[in-house]
Amino acid sequence: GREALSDGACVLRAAAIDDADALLTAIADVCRAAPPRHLLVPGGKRMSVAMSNCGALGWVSDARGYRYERCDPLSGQPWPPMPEPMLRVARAAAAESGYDGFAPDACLINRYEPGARMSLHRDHDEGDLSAPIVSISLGLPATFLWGGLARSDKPRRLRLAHGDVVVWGGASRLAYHGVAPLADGHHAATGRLRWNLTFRKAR
Ligand code: MD3
Ligand code: FE
Repeated sequence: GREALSDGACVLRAAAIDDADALLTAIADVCRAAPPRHLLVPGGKRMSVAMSNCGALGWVSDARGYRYERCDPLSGQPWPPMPEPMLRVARAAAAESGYDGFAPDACLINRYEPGARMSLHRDHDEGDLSAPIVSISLGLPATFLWGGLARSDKPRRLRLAHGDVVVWGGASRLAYHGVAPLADGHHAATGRLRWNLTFRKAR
């Protein structure tokens, strides 16, 4: 079922459950060509989340800042293409949430190990902020922090479990959000990991 979160945002609980194995196989394929890595942030620290990308554009961070790039800086090669199951699930979730014709050109693959977290931030490096972001969670559950439009807004906590899909658009597109440190555990499909896919229209 679909659960509204706020203006333009909704959760589709377990919407990707039937596709989870195909998605995890697709993630493994992408990660063979473009291994997840702990990116440097402009402040000089490394992120606790390891990242890879697929699609025409990939999100990268280094000492110079954040941006989308056509090639993986590790290999110098274009990012792997977006596997069909990923595109299909993302488009279906967007359509079900009122965003017909979603055509993502970037998929950021986030790999969380126990303790990995993402501090409160906004996603504003994309050229088309009228397109939503679709997020798919796989493996260990996480506590998603959702902070509203001002950094000072007290974050709401939302549990995201294996197969949950969230669509963020409209007035929610520029909301502050983050992920609390991942609790240790074991998941039958992923072991000691959480994967999150975010589909974006970067250009
Ligand atoms: C709300 N990833 O990659 S997904 C990110 O679970 C990111 O890995 C988190 O935040 C993760 O940038 C959260 C849910 C999400 C993604 C993008 C959003 C929520 C969002 C953009 C705007 C508002
Ligand atoms: Fe984000």
